[in-house]
Amino acid sequence: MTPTAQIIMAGKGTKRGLDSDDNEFSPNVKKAKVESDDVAVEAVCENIISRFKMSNVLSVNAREKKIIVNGKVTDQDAVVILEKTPFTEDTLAEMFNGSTVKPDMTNYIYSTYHLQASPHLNGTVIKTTLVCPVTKNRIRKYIDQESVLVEETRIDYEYITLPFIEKHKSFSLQWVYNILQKRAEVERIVFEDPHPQTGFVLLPDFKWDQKQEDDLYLIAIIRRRNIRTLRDLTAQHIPMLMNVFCKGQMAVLEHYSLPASKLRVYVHYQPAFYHLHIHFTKLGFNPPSCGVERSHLLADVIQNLQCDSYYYQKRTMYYPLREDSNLLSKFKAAGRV
Ligand code: M7G
Repeated sequence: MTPTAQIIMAGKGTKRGLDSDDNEFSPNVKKAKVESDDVAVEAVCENIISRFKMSNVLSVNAREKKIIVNGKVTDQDAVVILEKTPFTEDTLAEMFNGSTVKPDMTNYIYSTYHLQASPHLNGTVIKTTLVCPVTKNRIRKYIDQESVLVEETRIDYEYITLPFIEKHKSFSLQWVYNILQKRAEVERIVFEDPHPQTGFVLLPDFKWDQKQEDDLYLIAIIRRRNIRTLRDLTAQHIPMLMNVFCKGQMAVLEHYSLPASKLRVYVHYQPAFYHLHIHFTKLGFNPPSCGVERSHLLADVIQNLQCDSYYYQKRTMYYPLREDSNLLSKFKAAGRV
């Protein structure tokens, strides 16, 4: 088996941005070399995965063929996400001709088989994501949980959500700054616009293994640092949003031959990371969290701001929060849920 490893590495020798999520880590560790020598990085990644000692399963998703396990890499807490990758059209002929087939059952026009494809076709490449070291807070994010839909008025935003965002900041944005500063994922960049006000970097979301375009998933990370969520957007940001929308769509057309009419371009509210980023996914592919309760089409966002500059500052927003979310506790404490 040749696992493709996407690693969020922040162990010994790695510098992390410090926010509430990262307070369990020492601020004095040094930065890892992530951008230059691919071979060396790969070797390190494989080495880390082979040292992973599993302790318990956090989540199993049979439909997505995904399992998330908790454990340790030496003495550091870690989470590993394993996902079986989708079929690709180019391997089908070999799959039918070159496989060992064991009949299972036959009834009328129906029959089932166990098809033993040769190892390189048989889903043996497993998309593997390691998060290490991982905080208790982040481990919780991976455990299956019921969600609650909250109603956030502008007053709730001002007195509950904003203070929460400012105080706790949720997960570290270090990975975002690494991308913007070309300290990580440089070779994965699909398009970039360097303009400090309207510019952005477009690259594959790490949920996408880029093996096939059926589950295309890119994110555009804006260069400006002071926009956390939809709530911060006003009409003055329309040129930036239009820029991301148009140039992002053009880049996807150029790189993947997918026209704008085949794309879902949207932002999340609430996001997991408070630095504005825009999701580009293929229409027809429904990743988790693309539902109406959390996603806002960029085209709608732009039009709403054109109609009213303060649209997102005034309106009541609805979104799901996990039962164990700290923000939900604040809503409960305020008697809003
Ligand atoms: P979100 O809307 O803040 O929250 O999206 P979500 O994770 O609940 O969707 C953040 C997006 O950034 C997600 O789609 C993540 O898969 C993606 N992402 C997160 N990290 C840590 C990375 C990373 O290091 N690299 C890349 N390329 N994408 C990431």
